Amino acid sequence: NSSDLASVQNYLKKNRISPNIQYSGVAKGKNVFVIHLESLQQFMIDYKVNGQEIMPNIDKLYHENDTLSFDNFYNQVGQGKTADAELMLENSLFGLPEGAAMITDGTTNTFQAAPAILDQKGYTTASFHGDVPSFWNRDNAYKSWGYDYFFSKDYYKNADKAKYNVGYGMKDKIFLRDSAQYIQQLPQPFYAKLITVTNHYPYILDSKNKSIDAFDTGDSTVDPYAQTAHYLDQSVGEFMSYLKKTGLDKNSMIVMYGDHYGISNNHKPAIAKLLGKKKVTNYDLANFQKVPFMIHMPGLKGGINHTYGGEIDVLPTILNLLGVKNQDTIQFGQDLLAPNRNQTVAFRNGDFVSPTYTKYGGDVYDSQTGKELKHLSAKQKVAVDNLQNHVTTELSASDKVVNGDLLRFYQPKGFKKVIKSDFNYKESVG
Ligand code: GP9
Ligand code: MN
Repeated sequence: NSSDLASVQNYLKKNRISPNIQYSGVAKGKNVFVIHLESLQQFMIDYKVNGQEIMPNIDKLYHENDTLSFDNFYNQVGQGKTADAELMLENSLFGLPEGAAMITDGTTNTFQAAPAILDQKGYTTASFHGDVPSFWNRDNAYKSWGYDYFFSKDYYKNADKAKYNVGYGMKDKIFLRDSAQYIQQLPQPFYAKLITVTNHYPYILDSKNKSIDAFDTGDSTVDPYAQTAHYLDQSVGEFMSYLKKTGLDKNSMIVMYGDHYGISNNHKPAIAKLLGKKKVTNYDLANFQKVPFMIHMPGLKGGINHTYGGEIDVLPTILNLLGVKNQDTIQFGQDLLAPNRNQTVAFRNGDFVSPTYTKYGGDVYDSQTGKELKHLSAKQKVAVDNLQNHVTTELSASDKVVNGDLLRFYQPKGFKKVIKSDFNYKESVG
């Protein structure tokens, strides 16, 4: 109800910061590509297997002068995995403690999502994914988010060919190549999200496409991750050359992110081997939740940024770059480039990381040294309690918004309510 809305607004008001004005509008009017890198983790950046670089294309982008890269960026998903990542990236709302909000609330709730915001600034918006449209209830949630187009499995002639399918849709190279025909038809400026899938557990790939060794941890569920990640990297490389060939690279901003871990915490001995450690602690596992996040654009003042942040922070960051005013929206993240941001990163279960303390699996660590703090001093206890309090309050305020469908009571200035029935993704655009 409206008193819940008032308490949420009150919380957001207290936590609101100004974005980094040096970056405000530097990408104004540019096309935006959001490339969802399935299950890609940060430790894979610059990683080698038997002397061979696994992701030369992504690594190159990561280190380029006109790429903003983040090395303390965490996935914050819960059970909704990909769906939670999509929800956070495009709404700056957290997924729910259980289930996937895209399924439970995606059809009926009111949203003020990136596609709708940008559509109202003259953008054409489209999501691309080779799986069936109903997966994660995308076909309904995307209407609520204001996507003009959703190019799902039905739009890809190669989707059902056995040699191209790896479960959850086509192999990434085919998917990205066959998306080009639609990208080319989108009126500019456009916002296009491309969701890859080949680097998804159980990391299946035909032997013809395996052009690098698997890991050698002895854990057969983990080892082929190197090969599908390598394939994903090649797909990204091919897509980048396509952008160059068409000249789209010059007037586009490219955002890339890993959605969540590929290697779960059930594989500790393998994780220890990959990290070159005898044993992994909960601190190592917290670090292992880092995923790549990069923003690339010709002329962008880039570099590797060490701020602690996560998926919840992407939307305010992007809107600032695009020069879209974002002061009265209900969003829980903060611009990743803002100097005075709160760097406490909430995990969905209430654990957290921050530049000072990390709490993971119930254990508390000094974030700088990685040392476990078994007995907190009075001062440390106050600091940790403050962080915990911030995280719990933030998560429960976001849950109030989603569970109570509170955005239906609220409209940011200048924002027009999305009319879901305006969209029909079944129509052929050919
Ligand atoms: C399915 C794909 C996978 O369409 O996006 O979702 P995930 O299993 O990673 O949540
Ligand atoms: Mn996923």
